[in-house]
Order: sequence, then C-alpha cells, then structure tokens
Amino acid sequence: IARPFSEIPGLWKNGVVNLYNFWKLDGFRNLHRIMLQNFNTFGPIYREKIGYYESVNIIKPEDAAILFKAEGHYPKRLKVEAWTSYRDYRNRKYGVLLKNGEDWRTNRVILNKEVISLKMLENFVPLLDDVGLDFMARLHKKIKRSGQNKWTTDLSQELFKYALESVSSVLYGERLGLMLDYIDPEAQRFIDCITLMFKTTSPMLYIPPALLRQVGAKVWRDHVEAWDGIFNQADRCIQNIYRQLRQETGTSKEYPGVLASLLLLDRLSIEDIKASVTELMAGGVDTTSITLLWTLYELARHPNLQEELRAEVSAARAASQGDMLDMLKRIPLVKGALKETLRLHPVAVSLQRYIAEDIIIQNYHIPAGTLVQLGLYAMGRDPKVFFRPEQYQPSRWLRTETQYFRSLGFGFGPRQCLGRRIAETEMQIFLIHMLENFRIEKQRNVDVQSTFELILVPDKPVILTLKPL
Ligand code: HEM
Ligand code: 2DC
Repeated sequence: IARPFSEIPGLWKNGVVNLYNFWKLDGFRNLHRIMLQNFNTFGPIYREKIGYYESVNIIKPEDAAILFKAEGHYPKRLKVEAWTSYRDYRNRKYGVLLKNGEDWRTNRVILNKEVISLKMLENFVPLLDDVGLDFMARLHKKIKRSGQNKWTTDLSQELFKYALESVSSVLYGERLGLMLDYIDPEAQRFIDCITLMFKTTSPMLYIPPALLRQVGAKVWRDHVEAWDGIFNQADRCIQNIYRQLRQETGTSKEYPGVLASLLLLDRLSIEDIKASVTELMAGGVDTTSITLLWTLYELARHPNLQEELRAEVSAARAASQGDMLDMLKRIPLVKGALKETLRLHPVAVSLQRYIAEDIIIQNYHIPAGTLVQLGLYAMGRDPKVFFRPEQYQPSRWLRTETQYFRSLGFGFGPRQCLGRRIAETEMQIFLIHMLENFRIEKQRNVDVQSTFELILVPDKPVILTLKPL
C-alpha cells in the first residue's frame, strides 16, 4: 500500500522561509544545481515549496513515464505568471504556449500540421539551408578580414542572428537580412529584448508579478519593456506579410512560410495566429543558438569526435549528392551529438505537468492536480540513468536501450515543443555546414558551467577559434 502524500520528503512546510534560504543560495541563478542537490539529499522524489511555487520533483525515466501517462487530454505545464500577466496587462491574446484546455487543443492541432509535421520538412529544409550557407559566407568573410586565417570569438551574438534569421525565414518565407554587414537595428533590439525577457522572468517564478507590479519593481518594468519590444517587432513582420497577401492575386506554387499558410488556411482567427507566431518567433532565438554554442564547445573539447562527425557528414554529402533532405537521414551521429548536448546542457531545467489523475510514484500517493516536475538537468547527469554521465558521448544514442524516456530535451507528448522540427533541422543543417567548413578549437582552458536565466545558459563567454579547413 502506497504511503501518503504528506510523507514525501522535502522542504514544503514554509514557503517564505524556503524562499529566503533559496535567495541566500543565489537560487535564482542556481536552480539546476539546487535541484541536483535536493535529489542527493532526499532521494528520487521530493516535495518542495519556494515562495508560492509548490511541486513534487522526480528524476527517474520510469517515473517520467508514469507522469506523462497521467497528463490527461489537455496537458498543462507550470504557468509562467510573468508571461500571462504581461498579456493580461497589455490586453494581448495568449498563443499556444500559454493557452490551456480546449482552446489550446484546437489551436495546437492546426499549428501541428504547419509547424511540426514531418511533411513540412521539405518546405523548411531549402529555406534553412540557404541561411546556413549565408552564415558560412559571413564567417569566411570575418576570417578574411581578420587577416589571420582564423577567428577567435564569442560566437553567441552571431548565433542569435543565425537563429532569428532561420526561424523568420520559415515563419515568413522571407529573409530579414541578418547575415548582411549592416543589419536592421530593430532586429538587433528584438534579440536583446528576448534575452532581457528571459532574465527578468526567473525572479517572478517565485514572487507574484501582480505584487511586483503594484510596488513598481524594476524587474516588472524591464519585463514589460522587453515584451513590448518583442511584440512590436513581431507585429511589424506579421503586418508586412499580411499586406503582401492581400495585394497578391494569383497563387504561386512556392511555399509561402508558416504565417501565410495559416492565414490562407483560415481556420484560426487572425488574433490567434498573431499570438502564436509571435511566440514562435520569440521562442526560436535563444533556445537553438545556445544549444549550438554548447555543441561547438563540446566539439572543440573533443577533437577526435569532431573528426568522426566530419567524416560522417562528408560521407553523407557524397551519398546524397547534395540533396539536403536526404543528407539529413544519413547523419545519426550528428543527431546523437545534439541529444548529448541537450542531456548535459538542457534548455529547460525541468519538464512539468499538473497531473490529471492520482498516481503512485516511488510508492508515494500523489493526488490529481499536483504540479509534478521531472528534473531534466539532474536526470541527464545521474549515473544511475546514464553510464559515465560526465562524458560527452554522442554514440550512446545509437543504442535503442538509451532512449526510453531519456531523450526529453523537447518535452514529451502532445504538449511537447512546437518548434521541435524547426529547431532540430536548423541545428543539424548548421552543424553540417560548420563541420564542412571549419575546424573548431577551444581557446583557453576555462570550464564553462550553466546558469539559470529561465533557460539554462553558459555562465561565462564561450571563446572559440574557427579555422577554415
Ligand atoms: C515548448 C524546448 C526550440 C517554440 C517547449 C518545451 C520545451 C522546449 C522543453 C516544453 C515542452 C513540454 O512541456 O513538454 C526547446 C528546445 C529548443 C526549442 C530544447 C531548441 C534547442 C524552440 C523553437 C521554437 C519553440 C525554435 C519556435 C520555433 C516552443 C513553443 C512551445 C515550446 C511554442 C510551447 C508549446 C505548447 O505549449 O503547446 N520547448 N525548444 N521552441 N517551444 Fe521549444
Ligand atoms: C523554467 O521552474 C523553470 O521552450 C521553471 O521556447 C519551470 C519552467 C516552465 C516552463 C518552461 C521554462 C521552465 C523554461 C523555458 C521553456 C518553458 C516552456 C517553454 C519555454 C522551456 C523549465 C521555451 C524556452 C519557449 C519559450 C517561448 C517564449 C519565449 C515565447
């Protein structure tokens, strides 16, 4: 017979005291390490309350399977109140990221077809490949200008541009021109606003934004400013496509991008389309660029592995005779590398669901409605789950037994990442081109760790050296 909910170990009796201790540990930036430590202290399940945020935390793949079986018809993750408060405050609609219930489901089903279905890859791949090629040209130019036949730099700003250019080309079927020498300052501002938006969200996970707004706190004001910048730029892009569509007469055969497809499909209201497309544009920048930065960092640390990947890519290029869609089916180790990056450096520190039914995990009873979190960062580093977890080893993903509820970087099920296909394809194409063009080296002997800024990001600049092959 299962033990009662109240006996789950952990610190959940006094949220305010726990918040104070959390703050003393610099918990706002160390959330992932604190979770890891809690699993070490309490075992594979613990209950926690920080401020007004209460949850049960789990770490085992088998328990993740139980959690996702209980997610119900309308899976619901932790509500990020900062994001909903902003939209309530400015009277803007929620997109698929923030909707719940039947409204979420109808929107998500329609969006799935246009954004995450495998059929769309043939439309996305040529667009993403063009951006990849332009990015390579841009890097070669930078190297030429340096006069040193190499370039040593923190690539993160370049990667933000690459990611925004990629996601925009898929969403709008049009280029923003971020691979050019002189870029639109508004696009740069959009990138900066996303970073600020993430940064200012994390404190508001624990302190209600409504309260911060009432006292006129700086985080809230910065957060509003960040979202305003994001929405203004997205609105401009959307208006632009909308105007073009209305002026166009005949239907061209060319793929017009996600936004135009949704407008032509006419199954969602324009307001719903705008809300979700804005979220897709904002969600498509820091996530993929930081995952790529971590991947380059790991390849620089493992030169032999880098050569192995390069060999796989060049064999795939030869076998597919340059057909990129075909080539993507021939690079299992590159795909393994991306999974390995997300295992050690996940974007999301946890996956969460409010469970729809009672469940039993680790022999504890958990009632329906509880927020249950899978500690993704902790799971990726747990020696009971992954053999020699500290080692970056893409080949571990070539074995099927590694997979069972272990590759969860994009979440799981009908509520998983909507941008997943775009992200995966964009990142695979990027790595193909990088491996074909440059040797990647690490400059100094610095060890980079993660820091929590709502998503996990490197705690210091990652300095890499690119040398043309
Ligand atoms: C949701 C990860 C890139 C848009 C999520 C979730 C995760 C995630 C873990 C929550 C899933 C769940 O609760 O089961 C990632 C990672 C990325 C990435 C690791 C890249 C490496 C992107 C991109 C876009 C995007 C490129 C947009 C094009 C979204 C949206 C949701 C979401 C809209 C909410 C879906 C919903 O609630 O129905 N992502 N993401 N993500 N992501 Fe991503
Ligand atoms: C952050 O404790 C830590 O993909 C919290 O592209 C729990 C939590 C809830 C929701 C997660 C969030 C964490 C991390 C960032 C995620 C988000 C859901 C979607 C979002 C994982 C784990 C992200 C980055 C989206 C963001 C789109 C947005 C900018 C429009």
